[in-house]
Amino acid sequence: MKVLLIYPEFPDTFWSFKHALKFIRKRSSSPPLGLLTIAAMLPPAWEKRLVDLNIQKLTDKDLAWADVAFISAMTAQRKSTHQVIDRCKAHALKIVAGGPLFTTEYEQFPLVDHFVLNEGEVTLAPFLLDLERDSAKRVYASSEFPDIHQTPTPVWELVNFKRYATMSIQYSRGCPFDCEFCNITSLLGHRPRVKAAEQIIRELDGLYRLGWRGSVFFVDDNLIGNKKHLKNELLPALIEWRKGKLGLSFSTEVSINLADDDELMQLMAEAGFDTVFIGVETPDEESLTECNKTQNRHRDLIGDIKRIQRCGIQVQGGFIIGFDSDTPSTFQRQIDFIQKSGIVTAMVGLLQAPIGTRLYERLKGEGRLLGFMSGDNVDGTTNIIPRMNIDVLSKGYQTVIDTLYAPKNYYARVKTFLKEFKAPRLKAPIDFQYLLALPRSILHLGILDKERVYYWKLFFWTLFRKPRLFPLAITFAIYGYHFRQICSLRG
Ligand code: B12
Repeated sequence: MKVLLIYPEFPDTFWSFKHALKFIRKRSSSPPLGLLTIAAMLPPAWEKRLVDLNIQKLTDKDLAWADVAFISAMTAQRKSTHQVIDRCKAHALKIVAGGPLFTTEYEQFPLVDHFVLNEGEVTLAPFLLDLERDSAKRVYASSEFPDIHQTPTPVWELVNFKRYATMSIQYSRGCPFDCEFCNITSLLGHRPRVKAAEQIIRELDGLYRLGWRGSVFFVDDNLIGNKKHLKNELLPALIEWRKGKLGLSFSTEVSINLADDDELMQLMAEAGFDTVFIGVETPDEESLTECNKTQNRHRDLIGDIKRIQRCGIQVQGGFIIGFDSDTPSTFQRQIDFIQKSGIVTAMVGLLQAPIGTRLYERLKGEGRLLGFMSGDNVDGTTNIIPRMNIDVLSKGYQTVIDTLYAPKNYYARVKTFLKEFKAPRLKAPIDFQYLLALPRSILHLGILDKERVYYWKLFFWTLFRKPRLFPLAITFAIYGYHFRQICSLRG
């Protein structure tokens, strides 16, 4: 059997980092981990080929080669997914589909032959068995949250490393918290399920052996969901593994209570984590109560963020506007908060209600739902009828985005962050594309860009005041360019 593993294209969004990746000649941030994991669960005799539309084209030759297409996608890839399905069908290819897009809305895809939904660890084996007997059903779904100790190492060999900025691995699934708008607990459960430390070491060994020295994103919903296992098993193993090795800095997602545990922060920094994404959402207590973000309540959120930054861990943040308790004064409070926090990469979205969340059910009951979400949570759209007048909300939201990413404020935030941040000790080998990003940034941001004055101010300030953070400052200048392109596409 010849299997074509297809990952549809993401639109040009906040998270695509498309405009920034050009500076390091990369095409996409990371490869599709779901498909690489599924590939490892297929019979070894099957031939496999990966086509990630974010780095390459899907050719007629690929389609003619294959016996079957396996497609994975999230909601943001909906449009490209429909196009991929049409092309496969034009080649009379059988289609098997899985991953979050199909798990949440498979009914929208009548041309797909087989849906293997939820976690592949439970649904793939029965499908393969039925396929062998020529009696495969249309839908395989399960409400079971499997033990991931048996999850195999992703087939890294399918990946063209040169095209990606980051590699992904996954240590845990699920989150112990219960935020009203988040679908993670319905998709992956409340009890964080973890892999054994040896599994992670095996995955990292695989990447290292194949020559990967760039960054690695632990795609966990909340890495610190099971602190005990993390502190006693994984982090000590990572610290040991790192000895004598170069590169492979780590990033991940955590909850704000990381700031309560100095030992954990130190261990994470020592293990090589230099960036965490945190759902901060809002500085307003009332809105935090409304969405049941209990872990963020009654805290000095700015103080917490700075404590993490001072340990050598950069904080990226998710923010939401449009809670029922939000008022027009919320917009300025969000701006002030984000500026003060030094969170450079601030993903600010309008509240949306994903299927499977308690928010979705509540709003359905109140008659306040408007169909499906777009899948891009920072495109300024929502599937909710908000309490605030929609025009006031949309205009206020746009003002927040425009203000945060205006060069003056953006570069000020970078400086606020660099003043607080302790440079990590990690040693990385020299990568020429990253070196070349400097002259490219000088040309595009320091000479051609009309906002060049801010670039040069940061350039010299960092060079003289924080020389060890100079590469990071240039990276932020490049990110800023990407964010401005996204804002102007929308504005
Ligand atoms: C890494 C990640 C990203 C990366 C994607 C990198 C990449 N190239 O894939 C980045 C940072 C770009 C990203 C962005 C976004 N993401 Co995202 N992301 C994740 C995250 C944290 C991990 C995904 C992953 O690799 N998981 C590990 C693999 C092993 O799991 P998996 O892909 O689900 O695969 C398993 C099964 O689904 C199944 N399976 C998957 N594919 C297939 C295919 C076949 C054929 C079969 C049989 C089975 C199968 O088997 C696998 C093993 O069990 C998930 C949350 C999560 N825990 O999954 C959210 C998640 C996928 N993201 C989500 C969202 C909403 C977004 C954003 C809109 C922003 C945001 N709020 O996070 C943007 C949209 C993208 C854009 N550019 O606009 C949602 C998607 C919801 C949906 N219905 O589609 C998720 C589920 C998080 C959530 N809270 O809901 N994301």
